[in-house]
Amino acid sequence: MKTRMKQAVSMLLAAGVGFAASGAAYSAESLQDVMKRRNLSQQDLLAAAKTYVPTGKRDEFVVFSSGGQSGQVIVYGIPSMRILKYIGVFTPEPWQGYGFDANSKAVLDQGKIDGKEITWGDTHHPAISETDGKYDGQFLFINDKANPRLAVIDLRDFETKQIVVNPIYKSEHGGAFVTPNTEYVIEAAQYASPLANKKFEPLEEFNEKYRGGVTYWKFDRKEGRLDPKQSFSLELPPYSQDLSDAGKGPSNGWSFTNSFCTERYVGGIEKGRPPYEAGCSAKDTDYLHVVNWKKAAELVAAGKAKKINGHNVLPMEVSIKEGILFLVPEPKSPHGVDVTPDGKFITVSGKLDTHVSVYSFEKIQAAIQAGKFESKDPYGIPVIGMKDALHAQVQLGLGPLHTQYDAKQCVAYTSLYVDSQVVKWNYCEGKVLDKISVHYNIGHLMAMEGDSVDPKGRYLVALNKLAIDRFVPVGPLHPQNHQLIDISNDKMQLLYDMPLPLGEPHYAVAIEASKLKPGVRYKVGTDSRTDKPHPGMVRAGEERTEKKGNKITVYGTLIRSHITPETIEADVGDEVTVHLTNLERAQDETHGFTVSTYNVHASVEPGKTVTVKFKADKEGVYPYYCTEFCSALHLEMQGYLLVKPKGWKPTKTAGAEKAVYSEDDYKKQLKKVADTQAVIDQVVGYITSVNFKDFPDVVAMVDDATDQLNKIKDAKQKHEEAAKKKDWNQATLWAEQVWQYQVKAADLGLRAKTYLEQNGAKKVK
Ligand code: CUK
Ligand code: CUA
Repeated sequence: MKTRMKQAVSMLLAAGVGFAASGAAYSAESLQDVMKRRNLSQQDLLAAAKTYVPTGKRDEFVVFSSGGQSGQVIVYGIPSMRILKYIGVFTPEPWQGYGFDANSKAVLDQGKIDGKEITWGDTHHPAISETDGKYDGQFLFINDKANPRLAVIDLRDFETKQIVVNPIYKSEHGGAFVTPNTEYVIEAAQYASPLANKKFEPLEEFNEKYRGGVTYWKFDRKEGRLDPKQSFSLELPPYSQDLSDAGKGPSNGWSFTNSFCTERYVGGIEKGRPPYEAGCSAKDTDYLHVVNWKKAAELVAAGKAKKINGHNVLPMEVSIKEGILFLVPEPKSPHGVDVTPDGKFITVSGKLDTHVSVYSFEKIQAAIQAGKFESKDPYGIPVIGMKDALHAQVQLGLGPLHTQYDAKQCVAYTSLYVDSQVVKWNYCEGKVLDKISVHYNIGHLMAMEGDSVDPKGRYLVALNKLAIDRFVPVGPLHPQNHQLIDISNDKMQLLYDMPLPLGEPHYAVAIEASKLKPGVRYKVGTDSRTDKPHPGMVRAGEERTEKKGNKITVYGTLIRSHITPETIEADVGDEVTVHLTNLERAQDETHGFTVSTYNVHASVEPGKTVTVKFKADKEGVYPYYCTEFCSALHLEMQGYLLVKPKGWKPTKTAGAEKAVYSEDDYKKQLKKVADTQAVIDQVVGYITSVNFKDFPDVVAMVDDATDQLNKIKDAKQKHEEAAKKKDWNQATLWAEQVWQYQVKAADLGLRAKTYLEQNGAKKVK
């Protein structure tokens, strides 16, 4: 019995079914030795101890960073700064099949503009959905500045579900920013243009015909989608609207959008006019737009909006008359606008000013109530005097850009682009507390949940624009550099440089990891892009291929290590649709699917159903296979697409191979099967002797293993019948198939056993 068991175990090992091996002993090196050898200081060791996340342990915070020009989102952990995922958003992402399977293509297609496919995006500002002003970890939104679009990512599966195109802008920047209960996602235009689609207006009529705006996208949380019908915009003057932020607490219901180039300057060095940069920074001040969005929504509901390109737009006259739009001067060429966690103040940074300006919401409201305005802008919008709205101005340094908040009362951090520094300061008292140098030229900065009502403090990330000499050189295009800073003490401490090799991330948001509750599998047959049952799903045994005219539809399944069907036959010119359901329940058992040269790929996670579509327009033989190393026999997870030329007829009957296996071979197979069954019995014995039902991951593995074992009956019957007929070929191969099912079951069983042992399973009875 013992040796039989050993043999079976070694056979399983040969089939790639692994056991954990224990590590070998190595000679010890002391901490001092390592410090000397690697030339590390005490400070380095402290930083390492603060950021190192030991193997098997997890990060405390999860960051969603814009992927800049990649059009993606980058997900990484804090404090380790380890990258966890890239999420395909506005651009195809091959690994996830995003843009290579029909279901995700449908999402990307929502981002077409005027019918044109746009396969790049410039993502800037991610925002996590909020409940009562706190991050709730349910959804993520991000904008595309280049092509005015906004995307919705569901954090249950980290997949992009929806892309909306702004119906009236040609670019946008001040998004995505959410209102405290994610009623709306705010998106502001950047470069003014005529609002009506495809309307040409000469630049000479810039002041009259060009417009800016701010859009409020209604979010339907139940559906997890933006609702264009319930969304609306405010028409605004052609001031280049920049960033936005939503009010909270006392300022809930209001939003703030700043602007630059309120000079409304049109450059044109070719025509002898000074350039934009000169004309757009001539005045000392620009305007903060103050909007009562709650009242705006009521006005839209009351029919006060007009339709432009089918979209609700509140004309400026209406906003002025109804008292929902005001301007406040802000110092020269401002950039960030950031509402404090208590919602009482609004911090604005002027790129060309050394100060940040802290506006008081209370004072702004008092001026509005009293009708105390210093002037009107050329469009008739009331302007509140700067000194009537200011709480404080604090001199911080050169090129202040963005501000984030600490868990500590009144403490804020502002990035200084020109000085390449982060300043820690007190916005209540208006004084500087500390400064730290970063490398180099910081844009945004981000504290943990640092733009919510409940910042967590602890860490800050500097999103630097230049890396210059920080990393091993990789050519003229350098990686980006995210620097992790410890903000838990009075003095800030630089902990870590993280090269980011994917686009220029502008902004990032970080959430406590414990607030995220993503699933590990889909309900069987789910279309992950619509969250609805996929019409092409089938269960095991229901697989089929239908042909109607020149349309072939395959209803297939994937399970270790088998693609059903194994052959797809088409006539040249046929339209082929392949629906694939991953029948696995164990987590991380993803299969991929591709067909040689047809430019399709699907990532099929457990439970998911995905469709790939293509036209079989080239006669020939095209292997298809699983693209994820999913099991010992992953390489054998294959099949053929046969594209037959017009009028092709078979000349030889299939299945006429000559005998290659003997009765002896068959008997050897039977012995292997019996030995392996002994291992399975032993593993099953262990699993059922403990409280495995208390471990959902194990239950899923046991379910999958049972599925595999259930298939044995049929294969066994086949090999026994063949043996009766002395067809040793069929008998041996079907017996081998029994063993294949056993191997897959044993693989799962052993993984389940290891899991139970490592997670403290208890003996029952
Ligand atoms: S922006 Cu890039 S550094 Cu798009 Cu928020 Cu300021
Ligand atoms: Cu499935 Cu490899």
